[in-house]
Amino acid sequence: SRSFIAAAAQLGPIARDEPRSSAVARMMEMMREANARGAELVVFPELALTTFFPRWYIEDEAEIATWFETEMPSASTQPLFDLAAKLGIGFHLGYAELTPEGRRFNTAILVDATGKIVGKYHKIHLPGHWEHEDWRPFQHLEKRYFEKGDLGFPVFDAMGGKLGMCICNDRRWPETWRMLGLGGAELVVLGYNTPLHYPPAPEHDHLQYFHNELSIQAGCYQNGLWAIATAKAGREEGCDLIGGSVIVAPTGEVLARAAGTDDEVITARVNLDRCGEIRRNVFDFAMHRQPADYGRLVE
Ligand code: ING
Repeated sequence: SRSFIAAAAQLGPIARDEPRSSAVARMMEMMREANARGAELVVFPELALTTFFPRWYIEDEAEIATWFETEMPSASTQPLFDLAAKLGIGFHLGYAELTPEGRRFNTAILVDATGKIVGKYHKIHLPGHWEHEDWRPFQHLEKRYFEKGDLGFPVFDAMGGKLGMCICNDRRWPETWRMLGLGGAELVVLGYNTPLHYPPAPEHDHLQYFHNELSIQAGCYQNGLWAIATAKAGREEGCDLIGGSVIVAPTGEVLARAAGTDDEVITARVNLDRCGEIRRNVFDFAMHRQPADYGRLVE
């Protein structure tokens, strides 16, 4: 069977002035821990190299630029790639990308066990707002700092199967999961930075962990695929981010869940062949799906 041990490497807070080398050192420590537990794939969070800077309204273009990577691997991330290749481990990493053409994306990559980048995704569902809104205790300006993703929902050959990626808010949209499911994904890897407090609807604050799992469990079950979802967690620059990293099976069952809100490795055995239990039955798309009746989905 196409079975391997996978890990979610949850990151605790990254301080505004914390150098990338510090975040990378923490991730390398967790990669070693995951390797010690037999993991062949490690999933790091969204924007894993820096603090979640879209919480601030920044006008100085030079300061905004300091949050972006212009090359990957870079000098500060090369040690992570080297360790992965040495240990023979694949990994997922989220970061802010500035392309040579000057375009800015909330990006995630898939790196194989030789340290080669085999897949890239640009976040499509950018939550939040464009301008400073002073009623908010903190801002959420991804629409200001990033372009909408331009790569669609690609699926890559990796880990002996088909792997897709999404990022944070993407996981709340059923279209994300269905697009990846229709693309043949057997495992979706993703990171997130999710504040405990959601200013537009504070009455939902106590539901953030529930909505995180609800979205991922539904996506897995309704498309017959695995998910590994990794948080950047904890009180980061005064803003509480949820933990709750999970590894979810195609049945929707949570096989592993982070307990804290700091750096934490969770692992589970992922058997890609188990997707068939769902995709050959209840969600056999060829047999049961009725796309001719779904036109409104793409209007
Ligand atoms: N963060 C949050 C997320 O989608 C959010 C934004 C929080 C939206 C709570 C709705 C409710 O998890 C990112 N980075 O997308």
